[in-house]
Amino acid sequence: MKNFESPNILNTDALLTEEELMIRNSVREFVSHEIMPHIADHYEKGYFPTELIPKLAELGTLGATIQGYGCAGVNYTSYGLIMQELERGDSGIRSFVSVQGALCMHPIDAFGTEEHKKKYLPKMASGELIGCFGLTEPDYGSNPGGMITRARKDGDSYILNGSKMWITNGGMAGVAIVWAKDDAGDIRGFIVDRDLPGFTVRNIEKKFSLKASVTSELIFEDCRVPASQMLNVKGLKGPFSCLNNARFGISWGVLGAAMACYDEALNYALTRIQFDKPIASFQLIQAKLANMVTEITKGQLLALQVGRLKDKGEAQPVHISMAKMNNVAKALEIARVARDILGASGITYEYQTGRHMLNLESVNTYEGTEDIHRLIIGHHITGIQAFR
Ligand code: TGC
Ligand code: FAD
Repeated sequence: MKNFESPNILNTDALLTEEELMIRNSVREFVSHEIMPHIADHYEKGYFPTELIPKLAELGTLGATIQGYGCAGVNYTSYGLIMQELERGDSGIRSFVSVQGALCMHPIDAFGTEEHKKKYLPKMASGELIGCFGLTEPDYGSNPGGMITRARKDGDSYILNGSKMWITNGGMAGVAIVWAKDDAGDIRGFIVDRDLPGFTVRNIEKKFSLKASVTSELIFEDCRVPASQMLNVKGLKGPFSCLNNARFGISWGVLGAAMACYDEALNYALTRIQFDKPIASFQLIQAKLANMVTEITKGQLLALQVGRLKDKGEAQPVHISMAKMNNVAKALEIARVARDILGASGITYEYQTGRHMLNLESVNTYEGTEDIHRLIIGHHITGIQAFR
């Protein structure tokens, strides 16, 4: 079977090293053989394919940028390419890997003790232990600083009370990174084992987006967590530094979904006959395809520049916001236009575009909505905070 080929009109592949291309191509092949044949069915049934977890681990995708502890230790650009390839399969698979690595393994690696790292990271890298990240609450989404979940000190423990909403991987996680305010009102992070009394999970069913992904509510009722499980970071910069990595991965990931939609629309347009001609021969269809491939190419360059800055330790939150905001919005636009080119066929599971389009609605909202990232950029360029 011929493998997927991504648009390379500007020879953007030449900007990647041999190792980066090799990593990209091996994940690409994995997606073609292991994800594509079944994903539409999984999506329709609302099933996350847990059977893929050991294979994703073997490929080195879990906590890929972490050095040691059984992790691959690749650079950020390679990490981005991994995300791009996985999201060509489905945003739900990329979400699983993002949350496991950027949102759960990263804070343990960055803010945990050596004991935490040895206890959790190898099992998370091998996929034996799944993590979730609880920041958002029912009444505090874009404004997580307002969170009401509390961690009250009691002897050698903290007592957690509150709930976290829309939590990816929640229902299958063995450990949760939970953010709560302590007695002083400071935001602190805790590594919370799933089997602690007072910690319950409720899955959110009946979604029309990210159906091949588990989304849950985490509920804490007098859940006693040993103080030794607290991470060594205080304030919103703790969760936000995890989001920096996850948002970066998303800015690459969505290019994969966009490439899949573009490829499908192009192939459909070349073979679909109307008015005695392939619809690809009409100027309006060509204009749509030309815009799609141009936006994908611009998105590649944007994500790559942020990747290179991250690899040099020079990436700022505003760079990541620009890439997340632009690339998700453009991928969503591309998916919607591809759906239009597919006509009625575009609403069926026989084609992947509709699935990507619905997934991208979530991706545009989570990890900071499109407008929140616009406001982060606005703050950077004007010096004026417009959130409040
Ligand atoms: P603000 O006053 O701006 O900042 C508070 C403190 O945080 C620091 N900070 C950062 N640190 C590191 N990285 C960043 N990107 C940072 N952004 C801010 C900042 O320096 C400050 O530090 P300090 O020491 O001075 O206290 O915070 P604010 O409360 O005004 O909020 C600003 C705003 C709106 C930008 C922020 O709240 C925001 O980004 N909201 C969006 C929330 C969000 O992204 N939630 C994501 C939840 S997780 C998720 O969606 C996972 S989906 C997973 C999947 O399935 O893939
Ligand atoms: P709101 O914050 O209520 O925003 C609603 C609308 O108001 C948006 O259009 C927003 O842009 C706009 N808005 C808000 N404030 C302003 C403002 N100041 N100025 C202008 N416009 C504004 N969270 C986690 O912690 N962990 C997870 O694993 C996780 N996974 C998720 C998985 C899925 C499938 C989804 C959909 C969400 C997930 N989330 C997770 C939650 C996600 O991060 C939030 O949904 C997101 O931050 C937005 O919050 P909200 O939904 O409460 O929307």
